[in-house]
Amino acid sequence: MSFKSAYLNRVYETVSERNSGEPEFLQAVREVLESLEPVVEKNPEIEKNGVIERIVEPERFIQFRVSWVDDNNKVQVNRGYRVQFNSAIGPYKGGLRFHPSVNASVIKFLGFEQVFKNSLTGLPMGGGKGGSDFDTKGKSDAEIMRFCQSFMTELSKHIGADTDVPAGDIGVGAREVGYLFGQYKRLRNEFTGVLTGKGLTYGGSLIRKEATGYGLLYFTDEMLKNMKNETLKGKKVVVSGSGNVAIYAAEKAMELGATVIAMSDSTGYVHSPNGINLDVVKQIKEVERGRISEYVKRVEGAEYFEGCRGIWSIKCDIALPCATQNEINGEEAQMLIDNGVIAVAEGANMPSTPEAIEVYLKNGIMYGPAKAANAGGVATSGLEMSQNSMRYSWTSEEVDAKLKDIMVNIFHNAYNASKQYGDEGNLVLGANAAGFDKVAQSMIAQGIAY
Ligand code: NDP
Ligand code: 2IT
Repeated sequence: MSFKSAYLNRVYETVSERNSGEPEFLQAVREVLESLEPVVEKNPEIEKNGVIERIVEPERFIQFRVSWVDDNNKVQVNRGYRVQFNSAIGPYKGGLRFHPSVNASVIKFLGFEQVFKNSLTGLPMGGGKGGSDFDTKGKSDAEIMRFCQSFMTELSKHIGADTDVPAGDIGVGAREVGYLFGQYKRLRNEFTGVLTGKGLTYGGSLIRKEATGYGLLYFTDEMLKNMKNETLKGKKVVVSGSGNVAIYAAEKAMELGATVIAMSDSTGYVHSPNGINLDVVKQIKEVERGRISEYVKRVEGAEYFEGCRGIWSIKCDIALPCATQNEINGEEAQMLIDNGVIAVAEGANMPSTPEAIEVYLKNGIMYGPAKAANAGGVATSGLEMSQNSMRYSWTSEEVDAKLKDIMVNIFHNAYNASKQYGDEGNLVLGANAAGFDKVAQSMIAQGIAY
């Protein structure tokens, strides 16, 4: 399928040629360019200033060797990345992902989406992302520490509190951020807010750990209320994943009166029709770093199924994909629809394939795309940066109230943009267009270096 605009066709052709072999990055770019058709048509300044061809090309892409020594004294080599995608509205900001599936394509899709997501938060943050193909599973704490130190030894040359501020993502939580921060401080002799998601004893923000999950539910609640006069009360909710985002999404869904009936990890899923016991999930995943299959040995009335994708065959009212990219394809989306789902909201980044998104939109269900729905994590990272700069901390209530405000605003900004560009309720269009606007204006205002 090609674009209606000759300009977008031209840009996309170049992007495909330049980034051939990077399917996730091209998928993310295509989705945004499709949404921008009406925006580009209404604003000739965008083409005149070459905004689209600039916005799809990262300002900087850094790849580096990470060598470290394992517990058997064997030398190991991994690949490290940081993409500094766009700094038009603030310092580069975005997480680090440690997972064997990480490659240039994955880092670039995440960095590209981060540009628009960060803009949607209303806070002054540009877009970046990084990570490594390092597998945290089965590693000792000492190995994790040595890896993080080696990774930061190179990364420290490229980041800084006013330059680029990383945080967590898959495989990177408080433990990893602690080791990374410690190494940065050692190398620079500087205590600054160079990372977010820090521990609460050394500059972390209250509610950052919970923020992506809580924010997802604040967004979902606002979407249900405004689009279909619905609430979460009494709804059956399926949450994929059982990591940081999934756990706090489930927690807030329950607080708002829903029943979470299933959760998963990369090997399988647990179905518990009467409701998941989240304390048990936290114990298994956060404390023991174990497998979700353990759950059924500890809680009665739950069933475990091998394979994570089967979770979408469970009948539910609301689906919250919170694991990874492309975890719902067109057929799985159709299964959700056939089972009567009324809303899908994305805690993970790009969890729905383009075919799945088409199924949601065609069937008129409420759909909260990742850039809007999961922006609460990075928004609260922004609040952590503000607190670090002030050398002050807000209470949980204060941070939570700001997070809620931000998520409610994101919903309305995306909704209003969907209306403005002629497809009311299409939040993919709305989120992409609203996120793009501020970045494009800033890029135009700052000119081009001749
Ligand atoms: P975690 O590492 O805490 O948890 C990831 C969860 O997803 C685990 O349950 C993991 O299973 C599962 N998972 C990871 N990779 C795969 C895979 N390839 N197939 C199936 N399941 C998989 O990460 P987060 O919770 O932080 O991140 C989850 C998603 O949310 C990601 O898409 C991330 O980009 C996104 N996100 C995260 C934010 C944050 O603040 N942390 C903010 C916004 C978005 P297992 O334990 O078996 O590996
Ligand atoms: O995808 C994301 O928005 C994150 N992983 C959080 C990034 C951040 O800087 O807090």
